[in-house]
Amino acid sequence: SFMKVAVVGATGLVGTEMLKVLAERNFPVTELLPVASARSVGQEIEFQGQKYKVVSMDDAIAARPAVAIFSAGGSISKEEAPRFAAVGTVVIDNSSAWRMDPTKKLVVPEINARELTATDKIIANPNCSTIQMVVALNELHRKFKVQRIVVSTYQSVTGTGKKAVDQLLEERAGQEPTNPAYPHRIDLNVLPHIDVFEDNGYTKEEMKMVNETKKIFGDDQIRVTATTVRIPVMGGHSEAVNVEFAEEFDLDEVREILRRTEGVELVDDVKNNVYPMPKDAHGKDAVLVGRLRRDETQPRTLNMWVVADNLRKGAATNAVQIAEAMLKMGLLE
Ligand code: 2RA
Repeated sequence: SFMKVAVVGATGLVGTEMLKVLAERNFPVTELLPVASARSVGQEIEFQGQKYKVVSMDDAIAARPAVAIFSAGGSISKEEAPRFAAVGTVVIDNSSAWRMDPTKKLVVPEINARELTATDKIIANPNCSTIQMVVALNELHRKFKVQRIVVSTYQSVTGTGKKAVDQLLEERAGQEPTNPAYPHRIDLNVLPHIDVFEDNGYTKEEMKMVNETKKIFGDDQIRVTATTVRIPVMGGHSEAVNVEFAEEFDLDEVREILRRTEGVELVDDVKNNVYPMPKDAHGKDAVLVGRLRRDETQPRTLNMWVVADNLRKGAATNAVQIAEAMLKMGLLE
């Protein structure tokens, strides 16, 4: 069941990671259709030892690929995903364009791939900061039922893209950034500002964590409040998660459950300075969980520290895993 696969946004940070993950996991690609902005058409992309020319959106649609994985921003997804779907292509979109659309599935395969059907032609990949948190909480939620989450994030500049990485590197080299991504310096600083501010004083990034968590767990009763922060780090996003459950838990049982949670690696031995860090999560697909401890200030509440490579499990790997799940379920032509 080898197939044509389009990668839309192939030259961006996530798109590049997408190609790496497709190759690493031997996804059955007969022909790759790398799509990028008009200015990149004709540029050459190397994939599995072959050279591919970047093609236009129209040419990619005309080729009727089985799958199109998007990481090209919300407006391009809004515009072009339906055009691919119209020719039978299954679109897996990394942007926020379709995530809260009631007719679209928001999928983390370990949690809800089973909800996918043959009629799902546009599937939304959740926001990276949401994915790592729900992967860490998945089995604990099933066992103890999550009621409320207070999360603070420490997010890598790679979540913004190349411009932000360049800004950080230029600032670290003592240069004035040529094309800054942020309204302030990011080196030796932190910005409590990811995406745009809404009327309620939260940023879109914070509201994504609130809304997407409820949709992925299929439970509107879960209360989430978030503070998302950009930090001068490359390897991945870190999150301090405080979670209140409906049921009482035993810490050893929590540890045991995390050990057997799909997609999670328990990294927790503080007596030996062992805890999750972006430098260790970088390049891995696992969500690293550590610093487990009871919140002594209220019952049934747990603190944990969650770290993952936002370009991998946070985006590219999760998207490819959705494609793999659909292939296994016979949902890809
Ligand atoms: C960020 N989660 O980190 C957002 C989008 N990747 O900027």
